[in-house]
Amino acid sequence: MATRPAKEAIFEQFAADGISVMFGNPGTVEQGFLDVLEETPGFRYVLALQESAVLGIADGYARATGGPALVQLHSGVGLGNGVGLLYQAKRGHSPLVVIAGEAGVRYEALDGQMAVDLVAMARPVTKYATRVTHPGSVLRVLRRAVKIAMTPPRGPVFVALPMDVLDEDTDEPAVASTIPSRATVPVPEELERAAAVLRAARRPVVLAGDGVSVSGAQEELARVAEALGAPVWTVNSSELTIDTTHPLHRGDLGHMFGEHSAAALAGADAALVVGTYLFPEVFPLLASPFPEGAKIVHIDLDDYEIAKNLPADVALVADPKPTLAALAGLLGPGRPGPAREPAEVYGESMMDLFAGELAARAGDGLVVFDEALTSAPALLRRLPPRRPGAYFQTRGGSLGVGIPGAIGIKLARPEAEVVAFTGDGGSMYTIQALWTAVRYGVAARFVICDNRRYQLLDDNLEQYWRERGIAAHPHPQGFDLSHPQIDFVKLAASLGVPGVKVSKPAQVEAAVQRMLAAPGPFLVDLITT
Ligand SMILES: Cc1ncc(C[n+]2csc(CCOP(=O)(O)OP(=O)(O)O)c2C)c(N)n1
Ligand SMILES: [Mg+2]
Repeated sequence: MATRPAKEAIFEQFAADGISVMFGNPGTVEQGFLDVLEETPGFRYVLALQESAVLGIADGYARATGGPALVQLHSGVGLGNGVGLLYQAKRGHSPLVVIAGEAGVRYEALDGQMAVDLVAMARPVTKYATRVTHPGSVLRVLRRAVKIAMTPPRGPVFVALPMDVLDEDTDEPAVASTIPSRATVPVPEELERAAAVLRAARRPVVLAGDGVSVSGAQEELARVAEALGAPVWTVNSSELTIDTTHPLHRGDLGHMFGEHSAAALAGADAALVVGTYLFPEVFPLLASPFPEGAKIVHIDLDDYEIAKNLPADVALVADPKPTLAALAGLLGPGRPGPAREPAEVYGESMMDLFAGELAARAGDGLVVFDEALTSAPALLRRLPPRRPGAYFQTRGGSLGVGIPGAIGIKLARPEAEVVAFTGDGGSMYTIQALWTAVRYGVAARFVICDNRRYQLLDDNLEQYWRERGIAAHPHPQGFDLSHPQIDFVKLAASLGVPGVKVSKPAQVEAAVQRMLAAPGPFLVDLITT
């Protein structure tokens, strides 16, 4: 293999792994390899103006393509800005390969400007974090990073690339990273144990998380649920685990309160848990929410998540898709499931009107990024998620993913109609991503569910008052966004995105039409109160 500077060789490695886009925000300590990128045919740099936006776009791209997505951050300051969304990528198992520059190993002892322990900073929010220190192992380390990011359970990884190491020559060959297969099925005896526990249950439930969507096991999950006649709840699920109009689908347990899960699970005498852990709420119950004697069968590719908090009776480290297929075969023909509660009747909120109009006008190919928070119930009843790959949410409780996430998905799937629903609060964490959409001609749509409040914080505080018997009183000033009022249409316009404000029901139809007809990105400021 010919020798060449490591800053050139890394692009050969990226190409060998099918990576041709770098999402980033640049700085001086990355200038060496960014300079090479400009001369690298077929390689594209997608610039975003703040690191949260960079990571949100890359995360959406990785989720839409299956990854990996390459991210460049600038040293410790850029990594610091990106930590929140790296956390959400880690919680959601996004295969992001994050690199950051560093002045050089030779400066290590000088503790100069910008020096920081990048690896220590990245470690809690990545699956693997390391730093190259010798030009002879730059590609080897990148391959290891790609392998770890892409091996289920996937996750973000971090590699620090000091400038002086990249400037030196390397003769390492660039070859594709090895990604081990984890398409594993338990041996027949283990599957039979699981089937026996589930068969014996009279009121089983299925609890499904993102491990189902990563594995593409939606159909198999529905077959098992039908065989058991078991209601399906989604847990910590940001993508589709089952068609939400399926008669056995009940809803999402939500990410906040253990009491909500306990109420939903009351009476269950067995649970099949797939692709999630129990329970991911912010305030989970310390005791098991299941009635005494209830049996748990837990299937996941991540042994750490299995029985993390509640012991399981049958615990299988296995790929959900082939495992559920085998289980469905063992369980045989279906049992009748409990009937669904009749749908509640709702008034026509602005969100009902807007999402209803969108449902009527957009084709089957509509992709929704749902960061609508308190407007989400109306969105979901008008546009119930039905197909894999058409519905996304944040993970890990991080706000600011809706706008950049939709941009990343649209970049990966330009043929799809991609609409992000976000809040007046959520949008402002990463609003500068609109600029990136314009710069690269990414025709995603953005709907701001504008109630001039951090409404979810109001709602959660009211629950806190109720639980503690505290009398209702005014909400904290810090939950109010009404002063000064953000003019989202002008803000979007200043970043190059046209938009329209919708404050009356009569304006909804024309706004949806305009949004869908726009040749590029478009924003709707939907006043929801
Ligand atoms: C990065 C980040 N900062 C702060 C929070 C805390 N938080 C949770 S919900 C919320 C309010 C969101 O308001 P908005 O997006 O307008 O939606 P609404 O609740 O009004 O429907 C905030 C600030 C968070 N989840 N993530
Ligand atoms: Mg709001």
